Amino acid sequence: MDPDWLSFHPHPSKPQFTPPPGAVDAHCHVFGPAAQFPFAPERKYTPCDASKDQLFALRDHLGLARNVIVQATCHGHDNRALIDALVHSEGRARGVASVGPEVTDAELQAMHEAGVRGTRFNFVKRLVDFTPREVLAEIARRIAPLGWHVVVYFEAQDLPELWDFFTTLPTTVVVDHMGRPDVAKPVDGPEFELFMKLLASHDNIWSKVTCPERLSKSGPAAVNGERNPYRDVLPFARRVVETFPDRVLWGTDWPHPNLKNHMPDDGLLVDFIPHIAPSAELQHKLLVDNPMRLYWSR
Ligand code: 0GY
Repeated sequence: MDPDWLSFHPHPSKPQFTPPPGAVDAHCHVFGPAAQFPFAPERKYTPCDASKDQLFALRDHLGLARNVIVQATCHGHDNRALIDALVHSEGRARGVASVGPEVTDAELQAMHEAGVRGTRFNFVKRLVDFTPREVLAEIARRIAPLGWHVVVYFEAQDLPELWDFFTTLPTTVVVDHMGRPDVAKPVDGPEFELFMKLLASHDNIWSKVTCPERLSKSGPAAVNGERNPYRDVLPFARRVVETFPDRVLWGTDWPHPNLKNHMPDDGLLVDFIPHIAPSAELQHKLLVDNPMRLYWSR
C-alpha cells in the first residue's frame, strides 16, 4: 500500500443511533485482498486490503442490514473483487460496477445476475484517466435496458461543464457525496444552488448524502460532549435530505480511500444520520425505502 495510506478504523464505536431494521449502507468498497484480486495497473493509488468479510462484520457491528458496494478506481474495470463480495453476501449486497466499452452484453448480464445494478462514471481527475463523453454515453445506452443506473463522481467546480452530459443520460443518475461541495462556502451560495437546481429540475437525479468526513473542514470534534460530528457538512446534507427525501442515499464510504488527515470512526458516521434526517420518516426513506427501490426491486 502507499506509504502515506491510512488504514480504516480498527475498532469503530457502537453508534448511539439505532438504524431502522433493514437499513442499507449504500456506498462502500472492497479492496482486494490484492493476493486474490490484484489492483489495476492503471490505478492512481494502492490501498490497504479491505475484504468482504471485514465489510460484512462492520455492517453487523453498526446495526445495518445491507451493503451497496461501489467499484473503486484502484480495481479499474476488473470487477472480480466486487462480484466475489456480492455472491458471498447471501443476497445482502448489491453492486455498482465500472465497465469500459469492451464489456460484452453477456458480461453485463452475468454481472446483473450477481447483483450489479449500476455503473460508475468518475470525473475526479486525481482518480482516473479521461474517457470521452461519447464512450460513456454509449455505455449508458447499453446498461439502460437492464434497469441499471449511472453513479457519477465529480468535483463541484466541474458541474457547469458536466451539466449537459448528466442531464441527457437515459437512466437514473446518482451523484456521489452531494457533488463534493466546498462546505466553507454558504449552503445557499451559487455553487451549492447549482447542485440543488440539478436535482430540482431533473427528477431522475439522486444524491448520496455521504462523506461528511471527506468534505468537512471542522472535522469530527464533538460539541458539548455530543456525538454530533462534521457540523460544517450538516446544513448541506440536511438541506438535500429535506428537499429531496425520496431521492437520497446514505453510506459509510468504508474503507475511506484517500483520507490523509484523519480516519473516521464509522460509529460516529452512523450518529451523523439523525442530524441530517431528523424524523423517523426521513430516516426510513434514506436508509431503507430509497436504496431498496433502487437496488433490490429489479
Ligand atoms: C469515494 C472516494 C474516493 C475514491 C474512490 O473509487 C475510488 O477510488 O471512490 C476519493 O478518493 O475521493 O467515493 O470512495
